[in-house]
Amino acid sequence: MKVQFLDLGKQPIANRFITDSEKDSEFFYNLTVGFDNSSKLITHMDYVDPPMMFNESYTYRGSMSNTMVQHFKQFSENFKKSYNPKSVLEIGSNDGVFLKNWDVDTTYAVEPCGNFAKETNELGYVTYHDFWTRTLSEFIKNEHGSMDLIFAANCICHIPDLDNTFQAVEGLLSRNGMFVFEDPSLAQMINTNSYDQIYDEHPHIFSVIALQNILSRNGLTIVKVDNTPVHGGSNRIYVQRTSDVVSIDASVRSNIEFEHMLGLDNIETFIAFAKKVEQSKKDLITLLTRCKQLGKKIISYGATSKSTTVFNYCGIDSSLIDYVIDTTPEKQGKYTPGSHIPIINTNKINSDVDMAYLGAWNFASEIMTKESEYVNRGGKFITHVPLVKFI
Ligand code: DWN
Repeated sequence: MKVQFLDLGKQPIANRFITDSEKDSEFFYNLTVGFDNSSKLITHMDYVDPPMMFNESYTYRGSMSNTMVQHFKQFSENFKKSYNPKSVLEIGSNDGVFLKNWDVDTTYAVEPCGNFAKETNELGYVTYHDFWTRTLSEFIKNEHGSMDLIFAANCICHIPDLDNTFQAVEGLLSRNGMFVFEDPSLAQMINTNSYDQIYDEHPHIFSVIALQNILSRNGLTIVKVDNTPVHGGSNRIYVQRTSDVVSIDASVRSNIEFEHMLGLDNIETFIAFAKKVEQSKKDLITLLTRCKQLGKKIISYGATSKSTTVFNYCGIDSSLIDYVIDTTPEKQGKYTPGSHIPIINTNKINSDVDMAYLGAWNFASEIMTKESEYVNRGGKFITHVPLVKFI
């Protein structure tokens, strides 16, 4: 049974950047989050229907950040050295940021957003324009055989039905094949108060404890966990069919022990987290309002899904933030969902800006290196992670 602990209010589709004429007809839903007593999963009370989010007009491109390009390159090189997979499937291949490290002839992809499926098909990777299900998995097995590596980055936590998802993986893995997936870590979200990891596309935020419970009931076992710094702290989970497991790395036990220590199996931890989220909202509004009263020009850096949650939960609009900058062509010239702040086309922070809220706080070091001129002239960055402050 799910028990609600957090209410982030009315929210729009996080990645649906809108045009002027769409401002009056946006879709909103109530973003409430609960704790599932039996699996210990943190999950939305109600799910937004996936085609509402993942369709032809999806805007997020993984390759817009050099950090992510390097992250997938590094993983691919290491995995090839250790396991040398002969067939690879990526679930949720986006703009091909991971695929590009693999051979077109033996690598397949699944992507529900038509614009990106077209793009990676054109690159030569057979890409199925569809949602990941058991039916699709069976079809792929008939066409191409089973897979030595099934990979998914920032995708599995986007899928409401985890049992069907994991059964579909179990059926397609080759003998001794590996399923590797990475998503934001619940431990990191709780430790850094980064509540903006929660939005429509993230119906679940995973602990290793909850994943172990759900995977094991679907014939799968976690054999290793890597903690990676990307996206504010993620876990990369290595999984095999339970019947194939030979040994389990010590990282599985140490992550689970750490999560027990943090209380991630206990609703009280999340009730305390919800109180901190409310405080973060008050602190951010106070800081932005004071700076505005002092006549400061404040912008936001990165038109992220995360900032959709923050802006709509905190009621932040263009009276506090003048505009947002983002390098993604599909977002430029549009407005942020719900809060309707304009997104402008510029590669760098303009010279009249005093403060930049980090919508993409997860890329703080990449952004601050790029914006050294702004930093050197005394420009300030604002974040709410882990506390509302200037950096
Ligand atoms: O899981 C998800 C994650 C991985 O990506 C998705 N469901 C959607 C998306 O979430 P997000 O929008 O919060 O992700 P990012 O990666 O934090 O978005 C960063 C944004 O900032 C991108 O639109 C690119 C932009 N950016 C920029 O304009 N200049 C990023 C960098 C590093 C920059 O220098």
